Amino acid sequence: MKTITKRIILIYSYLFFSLLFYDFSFAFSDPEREIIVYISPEFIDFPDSTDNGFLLSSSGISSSNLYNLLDTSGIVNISRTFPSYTKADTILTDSFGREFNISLFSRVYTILLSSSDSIEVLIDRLYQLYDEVIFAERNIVSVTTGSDPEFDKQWYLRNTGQGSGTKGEDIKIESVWRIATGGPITIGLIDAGVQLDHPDLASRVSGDSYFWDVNGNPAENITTNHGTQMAGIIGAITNNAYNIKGINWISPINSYRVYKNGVSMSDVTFTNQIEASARNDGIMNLSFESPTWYHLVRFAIKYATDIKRRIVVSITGNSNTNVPKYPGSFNQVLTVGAVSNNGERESYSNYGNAIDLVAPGGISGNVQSIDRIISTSIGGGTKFGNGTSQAGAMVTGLISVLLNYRNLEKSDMEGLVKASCDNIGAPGWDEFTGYGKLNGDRAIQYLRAPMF
Ligand SMILES: [Ca+2]
Ligand SMILES: [Ca+2]
Repeated sequence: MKTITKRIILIYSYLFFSLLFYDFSFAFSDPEREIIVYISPEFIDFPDSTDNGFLLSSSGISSSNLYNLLDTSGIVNISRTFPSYTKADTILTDSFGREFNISLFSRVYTILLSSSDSIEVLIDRLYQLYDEVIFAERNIVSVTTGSDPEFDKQWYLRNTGQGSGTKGEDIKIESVWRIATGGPITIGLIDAGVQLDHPDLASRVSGDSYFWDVNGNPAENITTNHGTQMAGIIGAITNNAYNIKGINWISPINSYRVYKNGVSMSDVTFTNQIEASARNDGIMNLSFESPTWYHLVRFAIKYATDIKRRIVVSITGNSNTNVPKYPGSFNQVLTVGAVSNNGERESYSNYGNAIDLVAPGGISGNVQSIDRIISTSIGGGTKFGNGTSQAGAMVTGLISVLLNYRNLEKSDMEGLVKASCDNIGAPGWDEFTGYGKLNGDRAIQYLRAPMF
């Protein structure tokens, strides 16, 4: 009898604790499935309670647009994110008797979704309710803390001051990644070819390899690393526990080989390759410079920019001169100069009328050190490089993400990117830094504004 009673007690205890834990687990936070949102006070009369969550129907949301959006989005419940704050305690008095406003924590709500699948889409749509929603964001401060082991060397993506750099002097891509990481619009990489089976690129790049064909002969194994480096900056595979992160995580990169070791293929081949990319790709990266104006190359660029309306990114060049280089000095092209990890123009970066903006290119000199730009390298690993080429690839990478988020017309997107730069040097546009430093955070904010 005693044994049976014990067993019954045990069974009931088990059931009791199971239920307890079941209920309790419901109250636990699951940041993967949560959106943090600040709703304008006039659109919500949330129950004044510190309970852990309300169903949508009890949340006091008065805007039918907001209510219907949430109602069709798989909402489990809504809760106060900081339940110990009330509407009353927005002004506090410190120990010296001074009054100050505290942040309006009482206005912040957590929306728990049944799944994290469409969380970015919902955030995007919440932001479109400009009256109702002040902000909406994932309850994950950064989605970029993934595993790529050499990310901490990528100061151009997250500058923490590594390599004697200046904290924050990066392209502000992490703000972009919370909203957009790429999409189906492809990127044309007109360069020296890419190591297509590089483990950090293999699923991202197709087209021409870095092997150099000579008149139909079997490919020679000539190691021209430039294209592989550009590809990694634009779109190395991200969060794969290997090498580095790319700026664009999704969009296919098409490789078009036009030169090796500084020697071009023929004028005609060059032109054909640019034309092919213009037909296929939404944005094109041409990180090279020539001292010569070639008519055919200009034809091809004009076709890309004026007929196909592609964004074509090129560079000022690396010899501290204002002598025009091409294709960067064709005025249909977005032309990029270089800054250091302290956000200052690098001394090698060409200047003059053609420059539109600057981006990280690293310090001069062929040295493997962290103040240069790390990227994928032939052989399967990484190497540091530097120059306006790297800076150009960053602009291409960022704009490719922006284009996939909202496919603005070419001149509209170019204007937005220029306007969102951080001005440096002389006020406004100047011949050394153009409109200033690439700023992904501001660019995506500009892009999110509703349009007609
Ligand atoms: Ca990687
Ligand atoms: Ca300026």
